[in-house]
Amino acid sequence: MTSAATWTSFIKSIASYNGDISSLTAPPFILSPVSLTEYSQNWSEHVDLLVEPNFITENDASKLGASAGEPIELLRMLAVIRWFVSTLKSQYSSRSEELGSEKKPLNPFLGEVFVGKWEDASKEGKLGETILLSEQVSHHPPITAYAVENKKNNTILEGYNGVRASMATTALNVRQYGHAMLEFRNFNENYLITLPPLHIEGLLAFSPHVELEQKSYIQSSTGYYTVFEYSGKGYFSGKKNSFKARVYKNFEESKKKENALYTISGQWSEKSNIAKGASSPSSKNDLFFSARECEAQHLKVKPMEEQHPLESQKAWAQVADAIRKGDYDLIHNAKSELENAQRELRKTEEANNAKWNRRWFDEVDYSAKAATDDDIFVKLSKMANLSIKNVVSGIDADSSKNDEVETMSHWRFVPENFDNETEIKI
Ligand code: 1KG
Repeated sequence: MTSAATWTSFIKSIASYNGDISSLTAPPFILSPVSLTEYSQNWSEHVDLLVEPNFITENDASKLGASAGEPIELLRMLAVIRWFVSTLKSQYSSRSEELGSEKKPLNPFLGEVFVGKWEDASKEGKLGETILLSEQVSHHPPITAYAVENKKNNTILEGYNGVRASMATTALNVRQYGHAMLEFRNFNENYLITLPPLHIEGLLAFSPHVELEQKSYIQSSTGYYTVFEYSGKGYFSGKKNSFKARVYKNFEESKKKENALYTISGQWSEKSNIAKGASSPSSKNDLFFSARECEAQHLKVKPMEEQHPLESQKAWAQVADAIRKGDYDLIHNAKSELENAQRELRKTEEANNAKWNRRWFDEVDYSAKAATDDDIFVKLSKMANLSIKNVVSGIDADSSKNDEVETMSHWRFVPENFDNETEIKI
């Protein structure tokens, strides 16, 4: 069967599917040789922008497109927004750009890890090294936890991600669970970042690609609060990968759009502009970020022969090779071998009443903390009126969806576990 015919029959086969993407057997030509644990690197392919808030001073207003005299905390929120916008192309459109379409990532096994580092690419040597730790902390449902740490500037990003998907008429709707938290320890400032809903369009046209939709939020411990709205081709702006971000003094102020201090809008995969106040900037306003002009810095990963068996690229090497060769039988055999080995592991654990120990992350039950304010996640969620339950990322605390869920457990980085790590080298 031609690949177009195979694809069409595949799309028909998933028309009524709903739930765990990993249960789908997509045609080999849409499979990616890359595992989802590798996607955590997309949070930091612009290390300079991630670390920038450490170097911001009052005089930097103009380079952020802000007017002089703005509070330093507002400038730092703008710098965090610029970093967040810079992650979106890596996260959501890099594969379509490099490979011609979105691909289906390998479904990580429990305990799979992916690590690497970004070396200091600055001329002044002010960035220092940044490391990535990514670990598959759950297989059913698939959940990846990650930490990006820049010790020289006391800056750490940590978070986790799980997805649920369901087929709509012509698109695959994807909802993200989890969040990211960014901490600048030099000045004790934290940011809570929610994950946008997305859908995969172009399925019938046999060229699947991601489009972001609805909203996501950034809440700072300084009070500043940003609302992102996403849209694609055919929406109000008509261009693909469009977004509009409005920055407010705090959540309360965001109740009225005209209270916006700044508005940033454009395309997250191309250019965006910034203007003071609530009106949408045009390309005549100050340029805020240009994805094309800021080359992504790719993570440095050690050679396969130096990798531990649990490291993603080593563990999936045979399957990845088979996918690159398009050898359908080899893909099936290599995948089954890995998956059978995992099933045996689970059975042994069950027999010994043992359970797989997570390496660098812990699942924290927040039901005991919900009433307190000393936990930064609880504090920032309350400031932004966000649910702290295991609901879709960015759900309002007053939403009826909140009542459908009881659990509130979240994956948290345990630095001392990594400090005591003896087997996995960066
Ligand atoms: C299986 C789909 C893949 C997605 C949706 C998995 C999750 C990926 C996430 C949300 C993970 C967290 C990252 O920070 C951001 C991110 C980016 C891309 C998301 C993946 C896109 C992939 O599309 C896959 C489905 C579409 C098509 C390629 C194959 O069709 C099917 O296999 C039908 C399910």
